[in-house]
Parts: sequence; C-alpha cells; structure tokens
Amino acid sequence: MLARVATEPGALRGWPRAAAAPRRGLCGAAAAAAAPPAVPAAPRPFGQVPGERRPGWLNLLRLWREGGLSNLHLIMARQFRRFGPIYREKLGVYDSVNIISPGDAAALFRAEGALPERFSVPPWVAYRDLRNKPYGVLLKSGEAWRSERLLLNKEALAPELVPGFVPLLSAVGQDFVRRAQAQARHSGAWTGDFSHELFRFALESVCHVLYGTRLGLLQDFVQPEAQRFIEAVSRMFHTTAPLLHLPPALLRRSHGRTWREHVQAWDVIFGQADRCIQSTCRELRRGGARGPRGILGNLVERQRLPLEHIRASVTEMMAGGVDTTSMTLQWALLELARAPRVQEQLRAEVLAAKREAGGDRERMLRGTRLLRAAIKETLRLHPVAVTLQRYTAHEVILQGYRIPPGTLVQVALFAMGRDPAVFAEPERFRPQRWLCAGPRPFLGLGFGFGPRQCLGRRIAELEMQLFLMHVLENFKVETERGAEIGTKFDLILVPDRPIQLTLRPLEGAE
Ligand code: 2DC
Repeated sequence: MLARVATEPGALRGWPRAAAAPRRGLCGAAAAAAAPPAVPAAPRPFGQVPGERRPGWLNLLRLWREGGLSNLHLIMARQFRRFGPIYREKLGVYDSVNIISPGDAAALFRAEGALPERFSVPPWVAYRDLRNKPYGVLLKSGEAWRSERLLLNKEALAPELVPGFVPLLSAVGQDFVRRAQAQARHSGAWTGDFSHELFRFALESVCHVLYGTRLGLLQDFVQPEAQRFIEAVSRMFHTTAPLLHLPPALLRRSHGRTWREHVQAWDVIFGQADRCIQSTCRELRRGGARGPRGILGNLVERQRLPLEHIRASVTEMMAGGVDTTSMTLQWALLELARAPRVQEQLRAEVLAAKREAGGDRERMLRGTRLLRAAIKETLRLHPVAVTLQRYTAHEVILQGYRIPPGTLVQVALFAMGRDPAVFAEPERFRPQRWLCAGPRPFLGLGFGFGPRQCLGRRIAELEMQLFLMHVLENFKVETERGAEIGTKFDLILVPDRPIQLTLRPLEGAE
C-alpha cells in the first residue's frame, strides 16, 4: 500500500503552500518550491511547527511495525502530505525538523556555519569508540574536521585531479566492457542481475584511485577477501538501519545480534582496508613509484596528516565507494533500458564526442552534457541518501517558523525528487530537464552541499560517467517489461528486488 502512495503522480501535492510565489523552474516546470518562502510578518515560534508530539520511542515502535524501517523514505513522503512542507518528529532519541522545498534547503545551508555538522550515524561512531579507532573525516567535527577535510579535498575532490583520475577509472570501465563482451559471446547477449558485477566494478574503481593498483575483480576468479569485503559493506549498511535511532551509550554495551553483526562487519572492512593500506605503504617505502601513486600514496608522501588519520579516512572512502556508485549505476542502466529514446540520444552524444575527441576520454567528458545530466536525473529519482541533515549554527526561518540554533534539520531528498511541485512529471526519467538555461538552485543535491558535501563526489561522478560512456559505446541496454522495482531503505536507498538487465553488443562496436 505504502509503495503505491509515494509513486503516484501528484501524491505529494495538496498541502497548504503558504506564500510560495510561482517561479521559473526547471525547463518550464512550475517549481514553486524553489522560491524562498515569503516570510510572514511575524515568524511563528518553534513550538508551533506541525508534527506529532509523541515520545520518540513510540514513534520508533510504530515505524518498526510499518515495515521495519525499510519504508522510511515513503513514510517521510506521507508525513509531508499530512503536515505540509515542514514537520517535526522525534524518532528514538533524535528530534528533527524535516523540510522538502529547495528554498528551505537553501536557507538551511546558509545557516550551516563555518563548521557544518550532519547527523553522525551513531552506530558508526560507537564502533570506533568500542575499538578505540580514530574517526575519519566523515565522523569528525569542529576544527579537526575542517583541517583534515581541506587536505583531503586536495587529493580527492579538487578539479585539478580529473586528468589523473580519468585514465585510472576509464581502464576499469574498459575492463568491464571486455568482460561483458566475453560473457555475451556465448549467447549473443549478457542477461542477469548485475548487482554483484557492479559491486566488483565499483570496488575495483575506488581501489585503483586510492591505491594506484588493480585488484583484478573483473576477472573470472575473484579473491575471496575482496568478496568478503563487499559482503561486509552491505552487511554494515544493513545492520546500521535498525540501530540508527538508539542512544550510542546503549549500543556500546549491547549484546544484541544486530550490534554484534555490525561490529563484525566493520572488523572485516577495517581488516581488509588495512591490508590494502599496508601493502601500498610497503611499496612506497621500497620506492616503488611504478605507475600512478594513488590518493593514499599522495597523502602519505605529503606527510601533513598522521598515518592513523589517513588510514581512518581512506578506509571510509574505500567502504563508501562500493554500494553507492554500483547501486546508482544499476538504477541508471534500468532507466536507460526503460527509455530507449533517451538511451539513443545519449549514445549519439557519446559517439559524436568520441569522433570529436579522438578517444581522449577527458575531452569526451566535456562534450557529453546529456550524459552528466542522466546521472543527475538518476540521483533525483534514486538518491543514495534519503535525507541531507545539518545542525543549524544560528536561528533560521523555515516556512515561517523560527528554528533555533542547534536544531537537527533534514532535507528530504527522496521526497523532494518526486515532488511534482518541484519537478514537472517527476515520475519520468528525462535528463534533458537539467539542460535548460536558467538557475536551478538547490535541485541537484545528490552529493549534498557545501564544504561538507560528499568527499568521494569527484571519483563517483567520473567513475559513473566513464562507465556509462564505455557501456553505451558498446552495448544496447535492455530490460524485460514487467514488475515495477521499488525502493528500500537499507541505510542507503537500494532497489527492493533484483533488477534483470541485458547488455546486447552493438553491431560494429569493437
Ligand atoms: C541515513 O537518518 C539515514 O555516502 C539517517 O559513502 C541520516 C543519514 C545520515 C548520514 C548519511 C546516511 C543517512 C546515509 C549514508 C550516507 C550518510 C553520510 C555518508 C553515507 C549518505 C542519510 C555514504 C553512503 C558514505 C558511507 C561511508 C561509510 C561506509 C564510511
């Protein structure tokens, strides 16, 4: 029942849109919500923000009963229909204000201060406390966060890094194509559930950039440790969700099964990342400057960050780079298979760019705007993160309510992406909507915003662009019509059932 509600066109319409002046939107869409809400004469007090004033544990219990949290994104969409574009809710020990309009997101990010803080996933913090491990940049806060983040930006996010990343990521994309071609040789096409292939592709990609070496995960034989790592990351996400709203102090002392599994999953993740980090460091000491150095090598060489801290953040990047890009690519392939015309347009763009750039991948990237828009469009419909969160640094007015400093505010990314007041025909996959002239403020928030946005963004974007480029040059992507695929909250948002896809070699492709 829930699954239907949120996908229905117009399902999110109909709340009192107080004072939202219609504005120019995305390709003519009436993006009323993008307008900053006109502030009423006197802002209303925080206490009047709509919502259920029930104890947090009661809300949590209800959420559990309605599908064990895996419908969190749909339940949020329903709360917006019930309460309007802002509501307050206490889940477990965490009290938050939820917003859905891009104008409010803009106001929130203006109030994030110089040291922005997001909700810092309590089970992840509790694991590090339990094992006495330093936090990586994802979990750090304050000045410690800022200085480390600035150093990491230089090695992972800065635009100057693109020329170095492109060959590393393109090589992995090419290997995927080679593997797919070999698979297709038997029966003319390669059909199946690609999630495992894409997990391996994603891990291979992120490791190439981090360590400068190849693991060889796109061959028939996959090392069991790599496979174990992949499974551990999924298990880590899966076991985070049910622990998310419990107090950390309780977690650490808990003997529950989910917590035990969570700890074991992190142990595997850290163990495997440590092996990769150590062997890279050994190579470095041997002066092994063969081939590219990788992010880890550069961080160690620069010596501005203690090794312990480098390890913590590199481990986060390695774990963060598996399910995120692979799931997004899976959604992208599904959307392309369902929209053959869009797929043809993208292919035409890629092939034209290839002729123009003579196969220079970096130049090709500059000539493929629609391809980049297709990734944005995929993340609009299928964001990895259900919400973006910030603790306000000073008072901010949202929908005419005074939100005091220190409040946890969440931008409901999933609900926003499907809100017809923000995106015309939200259920349609239409990358073109991103290519129109005019400002599109706070609409493409798939990687977050500002100094606290996703550190892996550059890697993820290039990895996905290059992957889709290689695939579109060589294969037609198809899927069987039939069962609609829904979304499930598993800490990150993932498909609720396996997706069957076919890669059919194009005539004349090498
Ligand atoms: C989960 O209510 C739902 O990129 C919570 O690569 C709020 C929340 C807070 C932080 C979000 C998390 C949600 C989803 C997963 C995110 C995470 C921040 C970073 C993380 C979005 C929305 C992710 C997947 C990282 C994970 C890196 C990790 C493996 C070390």
